[in-house]
Amino acid sequence: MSSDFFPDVEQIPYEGPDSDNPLAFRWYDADRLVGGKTMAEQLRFAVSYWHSFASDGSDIFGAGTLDRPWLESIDPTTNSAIDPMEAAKEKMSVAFEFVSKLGAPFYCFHDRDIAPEGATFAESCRNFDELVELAADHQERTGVELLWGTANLFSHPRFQAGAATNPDPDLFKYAAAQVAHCMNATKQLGGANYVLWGGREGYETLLNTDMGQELDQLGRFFSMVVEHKHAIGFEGAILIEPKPFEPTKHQYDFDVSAVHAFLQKYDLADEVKVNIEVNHATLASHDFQHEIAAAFAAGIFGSIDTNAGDDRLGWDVDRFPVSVEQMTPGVVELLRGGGFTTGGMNFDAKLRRQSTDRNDLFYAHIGGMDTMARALLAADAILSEGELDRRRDDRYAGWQSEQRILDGRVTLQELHDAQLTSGDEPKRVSGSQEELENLVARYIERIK
Ligand code: XLS
Ligand code: NI
Ligand code: NI
Repeated sequence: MSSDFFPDVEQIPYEGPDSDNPLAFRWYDADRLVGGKTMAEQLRFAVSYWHSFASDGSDIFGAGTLDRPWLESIDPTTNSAIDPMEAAKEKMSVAFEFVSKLGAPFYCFHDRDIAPEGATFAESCRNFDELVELAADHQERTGVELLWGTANLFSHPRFQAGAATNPDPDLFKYAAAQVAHCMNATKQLGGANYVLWGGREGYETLLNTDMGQELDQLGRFFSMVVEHKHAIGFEGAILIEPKPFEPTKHQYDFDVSAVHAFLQKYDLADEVKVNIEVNHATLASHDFQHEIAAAFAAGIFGSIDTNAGDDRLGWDVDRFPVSVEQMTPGVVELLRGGGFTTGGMNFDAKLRRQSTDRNDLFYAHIGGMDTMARALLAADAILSEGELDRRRDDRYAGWQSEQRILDGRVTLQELHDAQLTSGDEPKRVSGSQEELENLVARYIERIK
C-alpha cells in the first residue's frame, strides 16, 4: 500500500530468539500460553497516542525533530495552512496503521491527542466527536481496541492552577464538563477503563494553597466521576494514576498508598483503582514492584503504564523498558496478584529526540514488548516452580497457630503476662535475601 506512512513494514512477525531481523519479535509470541493464558491476554499491550503520534520530539531547549507531518501548521509543498481537522484524521490513520502492524491489541488517548481544541468548549466537543466516530470505524476495521481514554486537563493555559483543585470553581466546572464528555466517548468506543492522572492537581507553594480545601474539591470531583460512570452505564474501571511531582512541586496523588488513603477518606475505595507507572514509582522513591504489591494489598490494582526512568535523571523521562532484570520483579507481583482484569500494559514511553527514522517507533515498541514478554516468562517460571513462594510462606508459618492474635481475641496485657512466665527469646532466622536474588537471576538466565 503506497499510501502507508510505514511502507517498509507489513506486519511484525514473531521469529523467535535466534532471529536477527530488527523488525520481528524474538520473545513476544502473542498466542503462546504462559500461566494458562496467551501472552497477548497476560500482557494486554497498548500504544499511547500522545507519545507516538501527538508529540514531535520537542523539549524545553529545542524544537521538534520527529517526522510527524500532521503536527505541522504549514504544508511545505503547497505553502498553505494545514487544516487541523484534516491533520487529526491523517494522524489517526497513521496511528491505526502503526498499532495494527505492530500487533498490539490496544491503544490509549487523551481527548486532545486525537482532536484539536476549538475556539469554544462546544467546538472542542464537536471536533472530538467527529474523530471519535472515525476511531470507531478504525477500531472496527482493524480489531484494535481502546484500553483507556483520559481527558487532558493540564496542557491548556486555563489549567495553570489545576483542574479539580483549582481555586476558581469555574475551572472545576470546565474540567467536569470535559471529563463527562471524554467518559461518554470512552464508553462509546468500548474502552476497558477510564484514567485520571492528576496533571496539575497539586501545588507550587503552600503560601497560596489551602490543601484541605483542594483535597475536598478533588474528592468531590472523583465522586462525580463515579456517579457519572453509573449514570451512563460505563462498565470499565475508573483508575487514578499516581505521580509524586512534575509538573507541580507536589502532586496530591503521590503514590499508591497516598491514593488509597485518599480513596478511603472519600469513600471511593470500592469504586476506583490505580494505574501504576514504572517511572512514577521510582520518582516516589519506590520500586515498580512495590507499587504493584501495595495496590494488590489494598485491593485497588488496575493497570500499568510501562516505561523506564534513567538512573541519573530525576524526572519522568518515559524511556521504553529494556531491562528484563528491572521488570521481572514487577511482573512477579502482577502474577502473584492474579494478573490483569480490565487493565493492561500501556507504553507510556517516547522515542529519544534523535530517533528520527519512521521505523524507530517500531524498534522501540518491539524492544519494549520483547522485554516485558521475557519478564513474563521469567516471572511465570519463578512462580510455577514455587520455590520463592514456598520460602515466603515458610517465613509466616508460625502465624497459623496464632490466628487468635490477629482476630483480636488476645490483649496486650495477656501477651505481657505470658511473656513473663514463658520468657523465651524468639529464634532468629535468615531472610536469605541474597540467595533469593540468585534464584531470580537463575530464572532470568534460563528463559526459553
Ligand atoms: C504523565 C502521565 C500521563 C498519563 C496520562 O506523567 O504518565 O502520560 O499517563 O495522562
Ligand atoms: Ni502515564
Ligand atoms: Ni508519566
